[in-house]
Amino acid sequence: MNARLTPAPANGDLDAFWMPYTANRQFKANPRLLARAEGMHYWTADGREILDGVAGLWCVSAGHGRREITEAVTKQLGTMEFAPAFQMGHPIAFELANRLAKVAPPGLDRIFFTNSGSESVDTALKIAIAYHRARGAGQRVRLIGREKGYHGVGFGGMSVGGMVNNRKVFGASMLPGVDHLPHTLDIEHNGFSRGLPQWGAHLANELERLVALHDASTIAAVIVEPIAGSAGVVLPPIGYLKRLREICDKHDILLIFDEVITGFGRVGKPFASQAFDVTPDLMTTAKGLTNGAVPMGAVFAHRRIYDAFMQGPENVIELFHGYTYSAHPVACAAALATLEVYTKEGLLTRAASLAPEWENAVHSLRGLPHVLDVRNYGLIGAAELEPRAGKPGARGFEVFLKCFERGVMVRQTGDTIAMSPPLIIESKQIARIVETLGSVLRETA
Ligand code: PXG
Repeated sequence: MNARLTPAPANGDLDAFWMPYTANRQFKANPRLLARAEGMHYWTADGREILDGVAGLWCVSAGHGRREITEAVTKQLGTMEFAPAFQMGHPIAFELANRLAKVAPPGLDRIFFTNSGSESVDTALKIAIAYHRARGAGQRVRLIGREKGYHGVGFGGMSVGGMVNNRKVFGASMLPGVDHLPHTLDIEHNGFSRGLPQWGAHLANELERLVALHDASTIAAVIVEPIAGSAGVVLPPIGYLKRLREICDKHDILLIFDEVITGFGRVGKPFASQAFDVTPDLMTTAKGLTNGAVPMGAVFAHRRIYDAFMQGPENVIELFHGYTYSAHPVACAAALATLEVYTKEGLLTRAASLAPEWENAVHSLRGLPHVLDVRNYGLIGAAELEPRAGKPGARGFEVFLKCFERGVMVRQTGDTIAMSPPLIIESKQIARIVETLGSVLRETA
């Protein structure tokens, strides 16, 4: 097996790659190099098998190395590697949009393609502002995000996001006219909740306060993750999202769900919107859309929103927005093959049947050293650890590292360990992830 792996670079060769969201010096002093992947596993450059507890970065939902996707991508590369989508079209882009419209929440059947979650978010924010203007409400430009939100790294997404490390350096460059709802994480009331927490629906009423402060006539949209992933898995209290929807409706404010993480089966329905029975006006996706094989994102817009743009002279571009690689043919091929795999194998709903077992497994961590809270929904789980005094994130990083050394990849944000395995996971692999994390916690100071 080693013979098939790319040789690991020598230490000096690690310098040129400025790694994203990485402690570069720490990593380069002690690199963790992944060289091959198949099914539920990665193999490191030195041939160690690693069980993937995070689906890469929440994206490889059908597991690694799916032959059907590889073949579709290879075929497309051999047929037409690129075609513009500006004032031109190619058939599989339309086919993909039609397929996506069929699994979408009710009415969200107009699809705008991007290349990432960040681009999906910025696209959705721009659509929201342009939509109000198209209806003669051009003063509605204010955007409301939420504390602890993560909406990618574009200036729009960063501005509506609510994770301080992503924002503090860029303060003056943030979009003006943005406000934030309070987050919904409350361990005191909701610690160790199984699934959605009971307490906290009233936190949605804070939106009324922001409306009273700014006036509804200035607000374009509210954007939230139905379940926040990056901030360490923050769940919506029962009734919270419905309440947000009601308040948005009352004031003609668009509701955007950022489903970059929750989309494509992660929560047991194709989208969290369907799992929670709340339909947004716009929905942002990426990650699972192509099983991570080719970068791609998609914004799902309600038909009503699309229709609002379809006015004025027909020769005029209705929305001055798009990316060179919007609806890239290779990405479209990957997404179509991915959807086929998801459908054939029931992966868009498999998390629902695994959820009880997953819930029991992650909640078995309760009572272990350092564990302040355990949270779960669908095939998402998190253990929040007590930070070391004066060293936030240090314990979390050590736990992540030790799990990796023992052959299990989990994800660390601060002192929270998050898990989001491929949706093809089997019982024994669920047990292995949790047992490894458990034994690491017992041995960690
Ligand atoms: N929105 C949400 C809700 C996300 O989770 C993005 C937007 C940005 O997507 P791109 O494709 O531009 O990265 C994300 C990305 C983690 C983790 O471990 C989460 C993300 C990315 C990397 C790590 O929580 N989410």
